[in-house]
Amino acid sequence: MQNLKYPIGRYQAKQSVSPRDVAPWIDEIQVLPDQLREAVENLTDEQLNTCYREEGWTLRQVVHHLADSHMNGYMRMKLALTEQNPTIKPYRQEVWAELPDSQRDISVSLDLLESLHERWTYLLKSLDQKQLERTYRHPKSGEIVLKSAIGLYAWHGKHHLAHITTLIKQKNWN
Ligand code: NI
Repeated sequence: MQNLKYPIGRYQAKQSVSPRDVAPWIDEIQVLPDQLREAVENLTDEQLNTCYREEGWTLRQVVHHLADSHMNGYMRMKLALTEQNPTIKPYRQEVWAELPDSQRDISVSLDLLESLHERWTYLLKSLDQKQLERTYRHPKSGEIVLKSAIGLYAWHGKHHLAHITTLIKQKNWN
């Protein structure tokens, strides 16, 4: 079960993040929408409604979840850039994934992610070293430095993309 749930492994926060770590993470965030679109473009509705693992989300929900999560991620980073160590608002991702908009055609979220990541990575590439040290506070996980959050979201995109590509491979859908 473990490798289906964490196909690229759990997120491992780096102890110290150097400026050299950040640029590749931003690149990974930038290419995610294209990679995601390429992975799902030939899937049928039935395939999209298949769970990537037992008790897991459908591929459709995974795509919509990426939009939910990354909208929150973008907001969190903008809050960190414009306020002093703001406390961000967690959201109940499992329940969001059950709302009706998570059952819709995935093209809506693929387009959303494309625009969102375009703005997001434009902003991230503009940041100087001082801005990368800004922080937000998650009520449960505590203080998060912006440069580490970039690594977290880079991992997050690859993590869910791997759910999709692993299932496609396993089912021989390509
Ligand atoms: Ni997620």
